[in-house]
Amino acid sequence: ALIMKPQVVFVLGGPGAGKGTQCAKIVENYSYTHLSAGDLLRAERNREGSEFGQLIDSYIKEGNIVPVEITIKLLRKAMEETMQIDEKKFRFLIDGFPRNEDNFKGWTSVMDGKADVKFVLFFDCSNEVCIDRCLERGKSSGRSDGNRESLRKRIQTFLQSTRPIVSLYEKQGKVHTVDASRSVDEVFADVKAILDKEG
Ligand code: UP5
Ligand code: MG
Repeated sequence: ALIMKPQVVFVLGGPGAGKGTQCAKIVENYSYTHLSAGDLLRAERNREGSEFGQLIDSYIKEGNIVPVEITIKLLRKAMEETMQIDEKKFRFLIDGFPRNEDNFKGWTSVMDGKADVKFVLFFDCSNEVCIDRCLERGKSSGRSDGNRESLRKRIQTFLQSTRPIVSLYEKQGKVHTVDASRSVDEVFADVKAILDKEG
């Protein structure tokens, strides 16, 4: 059978901007598979016998970005497994990646020609909104980076490292920006309009 080239939408935004929440809603309404880079890294950290467990753990706690080789390995494996089970599932939302220049260059060098990046969905909201949402969730999520100190570092990393990657894609005309400070449903209405137009 002809194996389709993966079609990728990168989903970016600050910590707590609502990337995971909106991706879950997209999956209910469109034929996309949601891959959260953060979720894949947390699962690898928790996997017994993982050679990267400790390294991932320390990067996440500090709000730093894990070396791209590890993240791409997990993303590729997840894409390949999905397409092996169902070859029609070749459309992916890659949530929380690429977050810095190392990620961007790593993706380009490894995946160029192997996957198409259709566009970037950027969930834009203030640092205050991001912090409030993360602290609120942190009460129950048990995430090791939900405390104020980790959160401060995550915001800093977002501004210093991830925001420039969004700008880089903006220069290529590939970014759809959504005001993520509104309610889940209001944000999703904008997301729908973008996906209906982009296909
Ligand atoms: N919520 C959501 N939308 C709302 C709305 N419109 N109104 C009100 N509340 C809303 O939402 C966060 C919280 O806000 C939830 O309680 C939700 O109900 C509420 P969520 O959808 O989870 O937001 P999301 O943007 O997904 O937030 P998340 O915390 O997952 O973002 P991060 O980008 O910080 O986390 P991620 O898991 O992507 O990465 C974690 C760490 O992993 C990074 O800091 C980094 O160390 C590492 N990482 C890498 O190194 N490389 C990668 O490629 C990816 C991650
Ligand atoms: Mg998330």
